[in-house]
Amino acid sequence: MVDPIFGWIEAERRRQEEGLELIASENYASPAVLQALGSVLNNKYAEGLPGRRYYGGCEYVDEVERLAQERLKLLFGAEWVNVQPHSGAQANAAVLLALLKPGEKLLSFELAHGGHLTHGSPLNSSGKLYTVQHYGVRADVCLLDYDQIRDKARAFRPKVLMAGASSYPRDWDWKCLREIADEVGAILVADIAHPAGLIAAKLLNDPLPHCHIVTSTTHKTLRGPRGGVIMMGRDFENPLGEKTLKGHLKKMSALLDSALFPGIQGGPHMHAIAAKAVAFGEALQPEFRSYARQIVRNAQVLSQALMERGYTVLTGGTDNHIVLVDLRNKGITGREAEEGLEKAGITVNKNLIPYDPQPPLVASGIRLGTPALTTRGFTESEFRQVAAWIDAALMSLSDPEKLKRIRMEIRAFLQAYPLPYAAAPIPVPDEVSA
Ligand code: DSN
Repeated sequence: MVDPIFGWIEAERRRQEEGLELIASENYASPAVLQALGSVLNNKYAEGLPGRRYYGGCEYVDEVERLAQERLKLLFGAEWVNVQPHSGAQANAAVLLALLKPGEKLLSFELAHGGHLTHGSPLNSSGKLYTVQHYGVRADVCLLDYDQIRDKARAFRPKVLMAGASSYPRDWDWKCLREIADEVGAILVADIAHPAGLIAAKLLNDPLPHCHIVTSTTHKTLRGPRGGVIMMGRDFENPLGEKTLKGHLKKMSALLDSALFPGIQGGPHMHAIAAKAVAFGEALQPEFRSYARQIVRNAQVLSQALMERGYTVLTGGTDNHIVLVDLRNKGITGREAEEGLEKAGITVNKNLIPYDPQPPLVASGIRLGTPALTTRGFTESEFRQVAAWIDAALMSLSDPEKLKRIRMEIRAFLQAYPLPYAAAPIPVPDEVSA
């Protein structure tokens, strides 16, 4: 008997195949990444770091992890990395644990303006353990206001200044943030989970030369397995009082390594680390740079096409893979849009807009992202069509037949854009394969 779980996996594979995936944090990993994830490395315990493990039998996983480290360093020009965080949330929790004692001060981007839960939300351990204040975007243009960040930092004197976002469509000025951090004696941490692939492709400002510590996930624009990483660049005489880069890296990396394990994690997931290594190898290829460029071009075309149809795109466009749409002028909430678009075979997430009058589960906007469909081969012309489908669906929220017709049209259209792993069928129970 085939386990019914594989029926659900097959159902999800088909859902991914038949619909337009526009969730900005999602992507389609390659067959090689999935193969590493589903490998015998899952079976291995390997607490510690390569060459310094608490278990025997680590000679091969040591090589895997070393390769992941080397590729990641090469990809971002990092001096030091840790590839073990199970996710971006763990990477951030470990960094804050390493840098802050309970009650010490963290200044970070407001969640409701595009920040992340792990940057000090009261619902997250970061908000419970540390004393947190936030900076936000300007109400008129929805852009970061670096003067406001400087003023807040001067008044609050945080020990950690954190930057990075889950839904901010513009680039960050890392150099300016470092000047602010230096002025108030803060350690600057960048979370680049969303734009990591675009930064690796050198399309956005590079945080590594400016930020003391950089965290990321590996599965969004970077297109790898679910997971996280922590990195350090090379520009540090201080903030731990060390006079040399070597001294600094040694001291800070020991703090970060031990905050991650045994601080908050147990055994590293060696299958995921192998898959990270595969993804970093893919991202080092010239094709990845073309892919990343296309992601940004597609997002810009999508913004433009939606604005031409009367939609309010926050900040008037995008520098990255994210398009934020304020739906208030259309009289639709984010929740209604998410539900209606799903019926039409278009997956998005409702999203708070800055200063949103609606609660998070309703929200006034939606967040769109181009990485997944760009992996399927979509270019500018396909994204103009995506904008047309989004508009047609949003204008037909009360017409289930129209939504169904759009869904069928999208399904037929997508047959020409196969998923990277469509050729690897999973054995399924009869009722699903029928
Ligand atoms: N859930 C991710 C996102 O959608 O941006 C962030 O963790």
